[in-house]
Amino acid sequence: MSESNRLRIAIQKSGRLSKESQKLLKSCGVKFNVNEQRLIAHSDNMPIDLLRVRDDDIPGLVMDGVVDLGIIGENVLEEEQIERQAIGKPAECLKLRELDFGACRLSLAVPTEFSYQDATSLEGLRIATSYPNLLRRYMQEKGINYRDCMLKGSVEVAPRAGLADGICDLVSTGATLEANGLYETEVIYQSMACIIQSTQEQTPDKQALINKILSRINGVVRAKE
Ligand code: PRT
Ligand code: ZN
Repeated sequence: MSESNRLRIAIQKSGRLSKESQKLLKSCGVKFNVNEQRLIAHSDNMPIDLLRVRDDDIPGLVMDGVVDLGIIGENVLEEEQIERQAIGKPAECLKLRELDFGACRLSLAVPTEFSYQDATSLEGLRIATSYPNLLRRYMQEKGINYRDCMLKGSVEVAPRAGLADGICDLVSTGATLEANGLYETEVIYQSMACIIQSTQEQTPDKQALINKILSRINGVVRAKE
């Protein structure tokens, strides 16, 4: 694979960050058209290629230096970082700034009938989550032993299905918890979308382009505050 002179930016293909990520880049003056079938969208007016992938792949692509920049939820970034540190894979990247979308929290929640005092109420119980590393870090800090139930989706139905006693999942309005007979007991991580850069040394031209994009992002985000 040859090193590209074009700046590579990874964004979520489809999902909660996808439209906002595209909107942000467009408001920074990056012109492009997305073809839903295509992985890559080339900018017409700047030497930039957008790589449209699953959000879970974005931190690794940046940390491995496959792409130069990525737009990702801090929850996914931090989860991947802990995972990679544990297995000795490259886990470094530069967080250039938080963005003004993708707000959510990773929270513990239990069924309404559960009498919850504090996190120690979960001692020895089974907790369903898609974020095993963030959950483990929190529970270790609190000195609580619990049992894992790793689910990539449908986490909120795990207690009712008899798979787990509680869950650790992303919450924004709380409607999903309520609809599933659960209530939020602890916020373990607050998250926003952010833009990250690979730690690989950039050519002066590419670094100048990154600086230009970042300064425009600063302007766009500040104007909305
Ligand atoms: O296909 P791909 O892997 O790319 O997407 P995905 O399905 O893994 O992720 P996606 O698009 O659902 O979310 C992408 C990112 O958006 C997350 O990693 C968060 O950083 C951010 N985000 C912000 C959220 C939410 N808000 C959110 N509410 N991600 C998920 N949710 C889900 C949550 O898991 C639960 O099912 O929404 C439900 C709760 O919402 P409320 O409003 O009912 O509380
Ligand atoms: Zn995902």
